[in-house]
Amino acid sequence: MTRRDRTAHFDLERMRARQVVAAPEVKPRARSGPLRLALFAVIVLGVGGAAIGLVANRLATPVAADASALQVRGSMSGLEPMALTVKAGQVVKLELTSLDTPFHSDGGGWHQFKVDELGIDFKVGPESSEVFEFTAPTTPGTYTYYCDICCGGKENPTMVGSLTVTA
Ligand SMILES: [Cu+2]
Repeated sequence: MTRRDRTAHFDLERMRARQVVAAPEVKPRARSGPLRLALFAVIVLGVGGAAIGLVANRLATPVAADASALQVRGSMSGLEPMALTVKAGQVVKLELTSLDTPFHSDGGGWHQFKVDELGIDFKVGPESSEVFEFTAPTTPGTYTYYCDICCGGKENPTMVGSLTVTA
């Protein structure tokens, strides 16, 4: 064994020794059993409750504030209904509802009811509804309404509907 070999060997031994010393200690439990269980239960109930609340909120169809108004709902799954019929020259009340929360990165929960030819551009914020009014054109025809805020806007077939004006 050369001196260098011996030194290397010694280092190796020292490293092994250090590893033994550095073996993980078993830490004493921070909390007693029942307390941990209670804490766990509180967390589970809290998270579970919040999740159920979110789902229920999502599934609940908002009650129309104005029953006499045409109802249009916007969500990430599209505009609903996708077809509306009004009479020529009629003053139309339209209630636009957004079912989405403000946490959507795409549009922040806002939706729109836009008809280019009629100069209509109604917008509604997250989880709210608003009643708008417009006068239908006097000539019958079919117009396209759409939401251009989210999900690819007008190019998205679920964000488009047809407004039929009858005589
Ligand atoms: Cu939209």
